[in-house]
Amino acid sequence: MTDIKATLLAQHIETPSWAFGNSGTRFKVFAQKGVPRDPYEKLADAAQVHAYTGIAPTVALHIPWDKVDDYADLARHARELGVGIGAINSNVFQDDDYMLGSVTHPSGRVRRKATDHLLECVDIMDATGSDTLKLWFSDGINYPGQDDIRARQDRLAESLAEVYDRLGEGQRFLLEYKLFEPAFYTTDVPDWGTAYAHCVKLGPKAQVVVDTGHHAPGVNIEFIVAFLLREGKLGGFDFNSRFYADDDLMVGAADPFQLFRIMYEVVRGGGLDAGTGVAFMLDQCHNIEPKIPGQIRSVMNVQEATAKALLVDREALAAAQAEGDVLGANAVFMDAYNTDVRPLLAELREERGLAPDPMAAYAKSGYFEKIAAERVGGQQAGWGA
Ligand code: RM4
Ligand code: MN
Repeated sequence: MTDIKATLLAQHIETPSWAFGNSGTRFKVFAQKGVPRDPYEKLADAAQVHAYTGIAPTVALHIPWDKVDDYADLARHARELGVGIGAINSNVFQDDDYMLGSVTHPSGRVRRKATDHLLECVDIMDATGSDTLKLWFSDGINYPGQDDIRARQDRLAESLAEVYDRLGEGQRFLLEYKLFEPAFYTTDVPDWGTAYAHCVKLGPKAQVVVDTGHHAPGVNIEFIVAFLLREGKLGGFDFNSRFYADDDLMVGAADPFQLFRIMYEVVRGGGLDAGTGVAFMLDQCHNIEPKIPGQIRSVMNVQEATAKALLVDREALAAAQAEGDVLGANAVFMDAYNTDVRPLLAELREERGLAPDPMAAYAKSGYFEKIAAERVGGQQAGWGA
């Protein structure tokens, strides 16, 4: 049990700055009270998530949503709040120039602009001390014949190589895939295989990020996780959950069993070992629920799934597997999943001086009432859609 507790304490889950701003669907972005008006206030909210869970010490930024004049100052502000800057997420999807793509656009001028933005993101990594660049491209085509699928792969490879060469010591990029949306016929990085092939060609500083919402229904995500970890190419996760497509709901909400299966493969593949560098990031939007509690709940959901995955009796499982005991092996697996780990996690928090129930402790803290009263006037942060 002490081993399990130590592993759970060492796990870090990264919150996304954009989860704290207003968000919505393409139909409506709802404004909520107390929402941050700038990246500094977003970091303050993220620090609350860390204060109550104890395991969310870094915050991912999205550029240009989190554009500031002085990134070193923003990083200093984060440190003062007890958090650090996590992955820098590039954004080459919200400019009129990108209607037909960014790094795969047929026009060299647009490709240059997009690649320059990615290079600027590496500058921001330098200034903030972030070691991870996350690349997601909305690039793709809507109609058969619209553009040359293969040429777009060449353009993508060219841009990625330029960014890769710019990475400094200890820096890496994570390439994200998504099967559809906003492009509907084909995207240019639709699946893990495409991302993996580009990353393998580039080298060790390029890894794949698995966004749990970016697969077709029924895809066995834990298999992808097992495979990528085995190859040393699993850079991290964008956790969220989905019922239909890229719903961006709270991780573990739709299918906690899937999250457990994913976390089991992470544990099995050594993804929680110190130094493997698997980043556990949330990529979510809280459209109708309050944002800080939404993030606290999400962090707890990942932690619960991790605890259950760590409880799998690996020896008993291996023995049952070796004997071909199908039902026995499955029972070992299910026993761990069906264990109520909440008392263990409450104990763990108390041991490190935290309240046993982070949701209740945050609700009682008065922080929400304070930001709702203070953050009036000014423009609330949103995702710019
Ligand atoms: C994309 C993708 C990226 C995220 C943006 C907001 O669908 O998941 O990771 O940064 O959304
Ligand atoms: Mn994502």
